[in-house]
Amino acid sequence: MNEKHATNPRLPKISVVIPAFNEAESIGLVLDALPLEMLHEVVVANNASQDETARIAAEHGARVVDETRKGYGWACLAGIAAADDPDIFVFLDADFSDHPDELGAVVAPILDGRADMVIGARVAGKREPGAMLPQARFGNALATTLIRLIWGFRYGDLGPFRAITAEGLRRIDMQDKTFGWTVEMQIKALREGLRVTEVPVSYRKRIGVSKITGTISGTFGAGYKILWTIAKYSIARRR
Ligand SMILES: Nc1nc2c(ncn2[C@@H]2O[C@H](COP(=O)(O)OP(=O)(O)O)[C@@H](O)[C@H]2O)c(=O)[nH]1
Ligand SMILES: [Mg+2]
Repeated sequence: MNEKHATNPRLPKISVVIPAFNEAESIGLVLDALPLEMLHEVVVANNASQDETARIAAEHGARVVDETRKGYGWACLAGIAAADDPDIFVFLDADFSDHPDELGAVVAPILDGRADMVIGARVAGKREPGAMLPQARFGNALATTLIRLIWGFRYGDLGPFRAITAEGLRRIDMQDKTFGWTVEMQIKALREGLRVTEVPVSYRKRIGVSKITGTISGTFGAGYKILWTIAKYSIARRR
């Protein structure tokens, strides 16, 4: 994707992975706002969308991989498997809630050699009012409090916009196929002793309808899965 890599093979290769399920209205905006000059490739993991997500993503320059098994984690795993041997993975959502132009700030601690994983934390001041629904804020507060009590690290968020070295990701060995994905990554990063940091990122109201925290089944499903994931790794830790 980027000629700089041909002339300077030592520049870290950054692959962006975007899980997408029926995000035709927003995926083009996300792709157009990414700082392509920094990137090796952009992979959209199309998770059995029934709309035009795949076509629009391809038109906007992404490589599209299809994952028919439905689930946020399934899609992320498919994107990782399809990536072209990067040094760094960046994940963000397809709904244009994240600000793709902040990618540089999210990867900076890794590029500077200060971190192996960076979470984009959706802090209060940079959040458009209403962008995070109360149930999402409550769930995040509960999950990050439990992580602090169990693993002793104070995360501010379980946000989707994040970067991790390929080596860190390999060590973490991600397993979750659905909405335990983000919390599993954050717990295992601590367990594996990765250098973890957070940077504040902006967050706006999504385009289109929320499928998770905007629905009752999504909220309870994701909430249950996140708490179950924390419980599972907490028990494994005490053995
Ligand atoms: N792969 C996959 N992604 C999903 C699924 N449901 C939602 N998503 C994606 O997960 C991200 C977050 O979902 P969203 O509906 O925005 O939930 P919210 O952020 O809680 O409002 C979006 O990029 C969605 O496209 C799903 O079943 N499978
Ligand atoms: Mg969203």
